[in-house]
Amino acid sequence: MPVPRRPFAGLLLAALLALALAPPLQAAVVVKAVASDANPYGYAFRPKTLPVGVGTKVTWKAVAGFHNVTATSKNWAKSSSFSIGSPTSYTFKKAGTFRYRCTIHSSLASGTCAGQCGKVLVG
Ligand SMILES: [Cu+2]
Repeated sequence: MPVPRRPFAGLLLAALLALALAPPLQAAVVVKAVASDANPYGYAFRPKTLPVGVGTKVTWKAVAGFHNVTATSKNWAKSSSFSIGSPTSYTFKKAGTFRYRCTIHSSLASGTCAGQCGKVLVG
């Protein structure tokens, strides 16, 4: 078996190819729970609508108050509390519109969320 004269050239090429084919690294994506006078329940998610790519990990952080992320659309399942210093995260692996609310600071009537509601648009 012939020994290549420059064995590292092949390795370097393979490494570069792997880097080129790897999915791009995305910066941390954060939704904040903030105080909001516009919301009768006193809080809001910022941003309320968050567009991200497939595979993005979204983290919910509290700037004020104690909250939860509760899925309201049927294409995902999440029910997690979060507060200042104790965030919660979810990695969106499929495209779609993922709706959620904080059950403490919103209401859900006939499928319509009012108050601290949000959605993540993945795709
Ligand atoms: Cu809340």
